[in-house]
Amino acid sequence: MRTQVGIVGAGPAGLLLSQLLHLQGIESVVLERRDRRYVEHRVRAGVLEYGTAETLREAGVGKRMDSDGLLHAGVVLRFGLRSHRIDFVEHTGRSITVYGQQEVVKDLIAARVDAGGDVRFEVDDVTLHDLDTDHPRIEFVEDSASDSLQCDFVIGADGFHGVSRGYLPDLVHYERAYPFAWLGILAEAPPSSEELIYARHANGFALHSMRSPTVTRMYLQVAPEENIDEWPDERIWAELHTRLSDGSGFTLTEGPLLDKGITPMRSFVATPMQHGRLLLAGDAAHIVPPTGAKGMNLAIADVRVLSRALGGYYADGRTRLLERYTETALRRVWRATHFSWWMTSMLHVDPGGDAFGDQLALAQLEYVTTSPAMATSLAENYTGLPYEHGWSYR
Ligand code: RFL
Ligand code: PHB
Repeated sequence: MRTQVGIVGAGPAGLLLSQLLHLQGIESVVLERRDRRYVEHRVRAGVLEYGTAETLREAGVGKRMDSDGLLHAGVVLRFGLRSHRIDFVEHTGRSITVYGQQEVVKDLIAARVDAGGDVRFEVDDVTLHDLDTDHPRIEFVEDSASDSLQCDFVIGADGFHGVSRGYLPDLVHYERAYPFAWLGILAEAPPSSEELIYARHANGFALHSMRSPTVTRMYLQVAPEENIDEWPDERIWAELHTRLSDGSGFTLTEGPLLDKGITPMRSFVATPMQHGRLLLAGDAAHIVPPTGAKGMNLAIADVRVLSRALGGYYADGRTRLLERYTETALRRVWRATHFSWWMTSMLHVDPGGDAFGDQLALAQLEYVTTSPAMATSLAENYTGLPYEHGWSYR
């Protein structure tokens, strides 16, 4: 079997790359370990940066996002029983779209399948070979039979726990573990606020988000080693009521839980993101804590760069953008890593911390919610910084 670009992983990164390559007439095969149903129902991120939504439209998969996604012009920061709104449109002229990651994945799979694209699910034992040559190879097992895919390039878009990163020699990684995790729920209940609420409370962080006019997504800061069995639904609701209260009658609407899980929080950046004919994209190379809503957006930004670089190579043999891939991608990754760390430290309560740390976080929240300069900084990072080949700040 032969293709031009072999892609490991059918998450947002792998699928979008396959779609963007297809639009340039470049062939690819996507190899995914899980089954289609699992991939399409994994509840994860929900916030699309302005540029992410634009990119999905350009990729021809924006239709359902534009009809079902929720356009938000700001967010609310809540602390000390008070709410403060950061208006994204006022500060940056841009908004965000609230649309679940699994919906993006469904739209991308449908687009690839409709165009006759080759996306294979339930593929096991992926191994990579001859990455230092111009004819790398992916070996894998499908329906209990071994197979091999010859390609020009291999893209490791197989997430944080994938195998691709392990093939990069001399990898350097930067890492930070946080002393907390997020307990996330999806509830069949209409959102209790029109916009997202990021709340810092003495008991810890809470986030009110949503997926549709009838489904709410919420998160609570918990200990990293927390056992989900110790969080029956009543305890989750009680804690959400407490942490999201605003002292002036905010009411949280409850409903049956559709999903419940704990996500660890870490920052991780691996460099370089490429070696020979292997290039990494998305979570395979970097992870951010979810407080800045950057994970999926970064995966999509990587793929924009890759699609342009591979497009140049296939158009006329240009390799400059490919050679500069790590440098280009990491500039955005480090900015988002800083923003995510900053949002995380400002909004969470460090269980091993002291009153000094708490006061610093509160002083920062006070500053962000009173200074137009700081509000603009939050807004431009949250809605998404300009791409290398995109709009400028002003
Ligand atoms: P993905 O989405 O993890 O996709 C990687 C795909 O590769 C497959 N795979 C393999 N396939 C073949 N062979 C192998 N050996 C393979 N190993 C793995 C996997 O099954 C999967 O389908 O990575 P991608 O495309 O880079 O996209 C990144 C985003 O998914 C990620 O950044 C965000 O979802 C992060 N994230 C969140 N981000 C937010 O902004 N807000 C959130 O609320 C949020 N919640 C989350 C999250 C990530 C989570 N993970 C990874 C544990 C919640 C969770 C549980
Ligand atoms: C979500 O809706 O899942 C969500 C929103 C904002 C975040 C993280 C997750 O920062």
